Amino acid sequence: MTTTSPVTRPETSPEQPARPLWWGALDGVVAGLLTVGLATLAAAVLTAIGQSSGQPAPIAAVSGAFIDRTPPWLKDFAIATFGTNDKRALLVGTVVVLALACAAIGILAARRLTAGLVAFAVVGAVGAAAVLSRPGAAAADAIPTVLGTAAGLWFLSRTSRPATGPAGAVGPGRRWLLGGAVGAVAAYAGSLLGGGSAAATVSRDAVARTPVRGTKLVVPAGADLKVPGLTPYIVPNSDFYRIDTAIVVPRLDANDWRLKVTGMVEREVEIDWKTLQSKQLQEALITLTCVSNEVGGDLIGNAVWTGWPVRELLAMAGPKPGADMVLQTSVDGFTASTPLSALTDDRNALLAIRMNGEPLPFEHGFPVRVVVPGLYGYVSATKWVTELKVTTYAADVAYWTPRGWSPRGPIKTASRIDVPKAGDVVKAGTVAVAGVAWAQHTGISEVEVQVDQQPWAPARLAADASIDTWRQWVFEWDATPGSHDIRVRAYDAKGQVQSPLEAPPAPDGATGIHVVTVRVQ
Ligand SMILES: Nc1nc2c(c(=O)[nH]1)N[C@H]1C(S)=C(S)[C@@H](COP(=O)(O)O)O[C@H]1N2
Ligand SMILES: [Mo]
Repeated sequence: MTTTSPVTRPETSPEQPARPLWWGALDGVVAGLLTVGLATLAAAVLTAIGQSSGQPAPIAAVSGAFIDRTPPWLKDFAIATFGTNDKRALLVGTVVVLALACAAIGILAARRLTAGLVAFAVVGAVGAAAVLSRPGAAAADAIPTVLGTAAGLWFLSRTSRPATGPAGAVGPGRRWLLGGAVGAVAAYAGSLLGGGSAAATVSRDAVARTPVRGTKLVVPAGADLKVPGLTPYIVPNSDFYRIDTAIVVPRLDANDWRLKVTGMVEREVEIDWKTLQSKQLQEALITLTCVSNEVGGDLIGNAVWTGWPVRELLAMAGPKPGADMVLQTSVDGFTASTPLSALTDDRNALLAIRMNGEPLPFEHGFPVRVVVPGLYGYVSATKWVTELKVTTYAADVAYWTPRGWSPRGPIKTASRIDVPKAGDVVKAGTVAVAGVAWAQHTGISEVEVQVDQQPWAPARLAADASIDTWRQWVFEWDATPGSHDIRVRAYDAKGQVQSPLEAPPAPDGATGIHVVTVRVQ
């Protein structure tokens, strides 16, 4: 029987040679790398599958939280010293401070493991708190940081085991290599998947704090009837429908954004974020609609958009005679064919930078998208827009045109019943039937409701806030027991009734009457 079995060797063996200080430091740094790497990857995955409000991994969150709490003199110093790179400098600074803290914790852990683990957990908790402090953060956004911290704690707890071999102590090289590699690969994959989301998030937070120049819009009080079950007149960003071809949402840094005007113009023009900021911006109420919206569907939403009129940018470039289309391109290659006239006439076609007062959410086009009253989104509302090519319908085709959709897409007059819903059971007596109607850039003049085969009867319209938005309506229905079909139809401001003919969305928008069948008790 041998007495040198490694199994029976106590961990705190006095004859175990003291490990150099830097071993502990490196253990701490690798544990930190593992934590940040896995948190970055987890945050990117959660964001990609739509399970997060798009909050960043802890590094960007800590940087962002730091900016919010930075005294003005330090902010001024940073901008003066690093210029427009101040955000990158901040991210680098955060990483350096974190690495130093992890090194210190690693040294502590080598001597007193429990104290080291507690200190590491505290740093993780600070990271999670920073994530949760970001505007719009939800509880789930802390999950990546908690997971990453757990992995770092596990790694750090392993390092206290004696690394011994037949010849005594051996270096923990393999441990560092493995832990470091996993952390680095995860961080790299996470940043690829997140599309540079850290810098983008810091950039979007900065935009949120920048005051907007220009006039404020006041939404008329009577525009929202506030009938229970009726879609709010202004749809909150988090409820707004989203349609695009992007598999991974592009996350741009506003400072890197450029928009070129090319093609049939007197002079090509390029503007950047700073130039756009210097313009007099406008606020406009515009209801966005998807051409794929079925009768009664919900691919439609209304918001306050803040932006610079596209016509002013196009005027700088000077479109040449003969041009009739603008081919808009986004950073991910999507294109939309918009009639030149819709971008140059007096309607509020905007290069929008805000949605309901907030910087555009990443899914809705941060930093800049186009919004054009009266046209379906696929021919007009380019998110992450990077180029406007002045051209002709004869010369260029947009993304959806060869896929069976019309090159032009004016929005068709339509109406929808929101409440009661199909299949609802309601009590006999007065029932509020309510919904929305839209004929963007023409306006709604009248809405009528029909119950079963009774004559069409006028609904009461909410205040007309803008001809570019939908309009709410309500109809006081005297409901009698039995099963009933409720129908709605709208008239535009020119007195034209919506088409009752059933047509599918392709190629240029659905038509037909929305019918809801309910049971009355
Ligand atoms: N870059 C880009 N912009 C895009 C699209 C797209 O696929 N890519 N889809 C368009 C379509 S079809 C619609 S209906 C609107 C939807 O805008 P939303 O997602 O902000 O509601 O965006 C438009 N802008
Ligand atoms: Mo769309």
